[in-house]
Amino acid sequence: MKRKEVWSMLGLMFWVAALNPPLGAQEKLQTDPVTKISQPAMDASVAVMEASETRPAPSEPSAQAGGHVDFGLNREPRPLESGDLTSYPLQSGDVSPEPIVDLLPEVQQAIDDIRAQSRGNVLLVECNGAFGYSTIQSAIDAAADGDTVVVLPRNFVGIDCTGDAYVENVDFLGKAITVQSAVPADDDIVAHTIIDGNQSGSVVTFRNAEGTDSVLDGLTLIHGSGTVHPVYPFQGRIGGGVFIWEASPTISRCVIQNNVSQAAAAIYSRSGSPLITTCLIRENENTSRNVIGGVVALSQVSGGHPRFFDNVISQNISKTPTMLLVGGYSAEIRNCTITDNQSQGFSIGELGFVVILGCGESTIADSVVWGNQNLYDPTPDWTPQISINVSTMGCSTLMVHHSDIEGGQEGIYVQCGTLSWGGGNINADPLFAAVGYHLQRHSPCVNAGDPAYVPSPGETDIDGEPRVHDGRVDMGADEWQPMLIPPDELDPAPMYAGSIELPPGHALPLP
Ligand SMILES: [Ca+2]
Ligand SMILES: [Ca+2]
Repeated sequence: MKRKEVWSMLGLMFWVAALNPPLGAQEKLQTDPVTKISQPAMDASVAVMEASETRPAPSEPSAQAGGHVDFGLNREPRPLESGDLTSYPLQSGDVSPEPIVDLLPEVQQAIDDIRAQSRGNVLLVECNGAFGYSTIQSAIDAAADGDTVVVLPRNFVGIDCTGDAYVENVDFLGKAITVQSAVPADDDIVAHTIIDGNQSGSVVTFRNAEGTDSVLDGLTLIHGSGTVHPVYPFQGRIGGGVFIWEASPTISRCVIQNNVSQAAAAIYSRSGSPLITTCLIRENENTSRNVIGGVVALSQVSGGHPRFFDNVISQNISKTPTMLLVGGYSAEIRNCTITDNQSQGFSIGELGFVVILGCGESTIADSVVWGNQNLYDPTPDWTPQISINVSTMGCSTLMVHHSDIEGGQEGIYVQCGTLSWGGGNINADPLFAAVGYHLQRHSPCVNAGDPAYVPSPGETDIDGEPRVHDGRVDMGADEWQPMLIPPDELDPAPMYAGSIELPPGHALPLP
């Protein structure tokens, strides 16, 4: 008997055991797929992967004299030219009567634009409270529906803060507000607008029936430790970066990184319909071998239909194989790249790196699930890239189309339910670029997504570039674009110069 068959049986046994423990986990599995199961205790050496993303690591900015931090290119301080700070009067009596920071003109322009577009008030958060609020939560507390809370970067040129992050745990309190960085489309500003959960709970919480107009946009969330499961505290802490409980917020352009909790280290969502898009979810770690749903868990116990679009899940470490769990009912996963994650645990019940569990009808489209590894045993058949597993809620149907799945259809483990293997799927090395899981021009994922896909107005890929280039969407979070170098950035003294001899009868076109 092949090992996979043996483990299928053992996995089934463990599932049965999991469904009938003294704690009544059968009910719990039925009501919440992030559920304690029995697994043999294992010890595996921890291997820390090196970051190779294009976005700068927020925890290691380069210090400069004077306490400022500079980064990127073209960030030299420039004198204010228009719209000076008088439009942002000091509101607190206990701070300096003179503005103690100068905003970069582009940040200031961004704030002006936000003010022009916001349907409510704009509340500014700056570390010194110079513009009204020194903490994000104090601004949320003061905000009303329709308001926008703009969190200014820390240690940006012209903004001088102590510490690199807003150290707090933020709760939206049911408000229909936007909490955003000054320029969510600017990776540098996102990387320097950090909320640090200080290992004291989830970094951001939505648990008061927030809807899609509760928006978190363009922030970096680190050092969350999660929220104790409200119903089943024995499961420990879940949702290190983001905790969503029966709510449907919008989370976009965020970096969710370096969060550690027992399960769902990056994001936990229960019974809502959140929209999670263009987020980079990396280097989070779950610590429990006994709870399914290691990094992202979308658990629709009583309904809901999460949309998980244009996200990268990479370089996370999980004590269970599951990097992305869809539990309960259904979810839509599109244009996601789930790669280079590392499991350090048994694949009990043939849990894959992506697990579909419950009774819904979910979709994976235009995505890449490739190159995730189980360090405990890297044999490819040990941990499938995707699995559809049994639960007492029933069995799921999963549609997969126009996606690059390592191992192809044969690599998906179906314990119960139905795999609908649609058109356009491939099983080919996505040929990522050296950094950032971007596609190279010759990647088989370029122009291989659903040809019928029509992007939403303004929809972008993970880079903020148009979601569809060259007439057809790509697979994964990145849309390949030609690298265009503005003329003023061309090197006037190229490193390589020389001459070539043309064959007879040939000529180069004149410029
Ligand atoms: Ca394309
Ligand atoms: Ca791109």
